[in-house]
Amino acid sequence: MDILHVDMDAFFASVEILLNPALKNKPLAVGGRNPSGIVTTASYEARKYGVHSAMPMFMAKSLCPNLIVVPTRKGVYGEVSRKVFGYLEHYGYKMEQVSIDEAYLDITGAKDPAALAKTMQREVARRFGLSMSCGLSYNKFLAKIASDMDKPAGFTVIDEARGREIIKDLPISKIHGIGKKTAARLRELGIHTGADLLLLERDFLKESFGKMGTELYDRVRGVDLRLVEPGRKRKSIGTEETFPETRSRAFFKERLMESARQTAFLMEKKGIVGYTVTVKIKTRDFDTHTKSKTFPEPVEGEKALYREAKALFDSLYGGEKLRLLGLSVSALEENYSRQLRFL
Ligand code: TTP
Ligand code: MG
Repeated sequence: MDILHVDMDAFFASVEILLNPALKNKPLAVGGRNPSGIVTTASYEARKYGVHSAMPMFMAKSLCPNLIVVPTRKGVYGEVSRKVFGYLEHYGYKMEQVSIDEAYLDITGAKDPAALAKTMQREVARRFGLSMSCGLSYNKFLAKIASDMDKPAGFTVIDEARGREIIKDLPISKIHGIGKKTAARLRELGIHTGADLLLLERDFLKESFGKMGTELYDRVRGVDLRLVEPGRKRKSIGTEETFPETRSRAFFKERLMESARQTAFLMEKKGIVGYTVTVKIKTRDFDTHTKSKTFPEPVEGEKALYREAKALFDSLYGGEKLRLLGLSVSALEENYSRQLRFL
């Protein structure tokens, strides 16, 4: 199997440079400009100063006094993403887009997979003025690791033997399937790298982590049987959280805000919008109640999402103790509504 993972370099920043070429080769950050703002992404010039995603903007500015900051836009990045991935799809291989700026392609059967990947990379640069990194390997996990190894404009091939060596040195957080919670539990066990994880037996992992444990056992041995699935589309996106029973409205409000923030971020990252907002609660007796509302226009952004979710919550909640609160958006659609004139 030849799996190619492509990931655009400093994507939002690169799009901003396309829209305003005066920003080219300058240290640039995209994100909130107010004092509490954070960096969404930074150009590679800015990264040299240590600026990176999720860093508070004031910190970025103190690291890099010449930093140019532009606000995050709505819509535009999704439109550019559609053009680029629409183009890559024309090569006729199975493609699965997994976020606004990355996709897997199953290029098994190509005469020269490496040459094909390089052609795609060159053509994306020539046609769209955008830099993309490519990773080629025998499964999704290692293809993604590969695309990240030599950014920006990198091209890395990982074969089976090299893959096993690379995995040994990976911090566990980079191993597919290990989220924050699992990583924390593994660290408690003294497991920090792939090499450490290799020491754990299958049965132990299975007992400690369930089905995911056996997956981890395989993953760290370079085995990943996930296929490239072009049609894979989400039906809804959102978060759900359980907590010790409480009837604190201040707490619910704060959790709803956080859910709205996370959900809006995921939607932007995946380049999707949605028309239906649903709030779900579970009472102390485990009764589940949901309330939804569908809007004529997509609900976009953290503020709008929070406003609608709060209204739904207020009409649903009767003052009892709750143990779960969920927020989701459905009736999803790709965020391609805004047209760009420059492409
Ligand atoms: P990434 O591919 O993670 O980052 P990137 O493309 O900016 O940089 P790299 O060259 O390392 O791939 O994410 C793609 C876009 O998603 C990014 O340009 C901005 C957006 N994004 C957020 O909105 N919030 C975040 O926390 C992150 C990490 C990314
Ligand atoms: Mg990227």
